Amino acid sequence: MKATAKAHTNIALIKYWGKRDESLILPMNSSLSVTLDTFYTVTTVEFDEKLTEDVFFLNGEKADHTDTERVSNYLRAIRKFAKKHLFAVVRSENHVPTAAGFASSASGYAALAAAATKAIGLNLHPQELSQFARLGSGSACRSIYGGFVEWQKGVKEDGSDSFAVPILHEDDFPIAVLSVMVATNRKKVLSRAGMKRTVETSPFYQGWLDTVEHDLSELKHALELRDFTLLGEIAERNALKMHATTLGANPPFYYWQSATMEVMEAVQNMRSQGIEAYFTMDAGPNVKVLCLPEDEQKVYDQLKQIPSVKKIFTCHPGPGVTFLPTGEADVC
Ligand code: 2P0
Repeated sequence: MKATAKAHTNIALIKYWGKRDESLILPMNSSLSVTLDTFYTVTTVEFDEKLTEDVFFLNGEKADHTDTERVSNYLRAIRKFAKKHLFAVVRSENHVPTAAGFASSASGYAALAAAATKAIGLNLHPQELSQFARLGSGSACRSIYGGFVEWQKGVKEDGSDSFAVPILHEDDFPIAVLSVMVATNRKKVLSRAGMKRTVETSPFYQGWLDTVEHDLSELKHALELRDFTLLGEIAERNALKMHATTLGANPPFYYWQSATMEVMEAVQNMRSQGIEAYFTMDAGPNVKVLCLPEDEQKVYDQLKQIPSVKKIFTCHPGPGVTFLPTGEADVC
């Protein structure tokens, strides 16, 4: 009763921002992301009838109470579905540089969902697996697939129509995503709390809802045409709009640091020099810069000159979830 799975992170080009159901993790809007080849999680789950509770190791060390409880709550849903009351040892290796604990990792819950459901004997279709991943963390449902992936929000109360679907294979539209780490000095509002506060208090949130589905259909059109300019313009606009909603929340908050804005400005300057680059940011200060593979060295060189840039990782569209021989997480 043991299985190992590998899943990659994703960056949303059309953001998931706000829930209509907190416990089933049902989103207010559909979203679209690209799965990234560079960052991933490998997780092994072993159910064992001798255990009296779940045990969670993150990067080789016993995880803290918060992370263990969240993983254990998650496994409870899988046990219930499989009708097997067995506890598990979970070992996760997070190859994701920014991960602050386990909560922020889409790859974490995608790998956990795949490994846990397989280990307990469920043989799920990717669509069902995407729904299971969603119950751990919304963005994780998109990491089941590689390439460009849409999370269809669904309308049903039980969430049975809220899952990800693949839009374009990772080889079908080569783009580069430079993941730019900036110096940080402030504790961020976790995305789960941040989106809740925004939904409940920001007068700008309705503006988000009124326009996000249009952004999504335009982005899908850009993918169909393989039109990078259109893709970049829409993704940048959508990211700025998501971040704008947080400024209207009560109390207001924002994820940017001065270094974030320096990178944004550098990207806009590159465009005025004729280099096609666009930015997007998640619920944190780091920036993802989108460009064409032929420009990635030029873009990298310019970003590297910004003193507050700590590190840059070059990513490309990556694969969906895969199963590995068991034990792999122990050695990665
Ligand atoms: C996204 N984010 O689409 C958006 C954009 C952050 C900003 O999904 O509460 O960790 O576990 O469903 O998936 C981050 O939120 O939140 C996120 P939960 P999650 O990628």
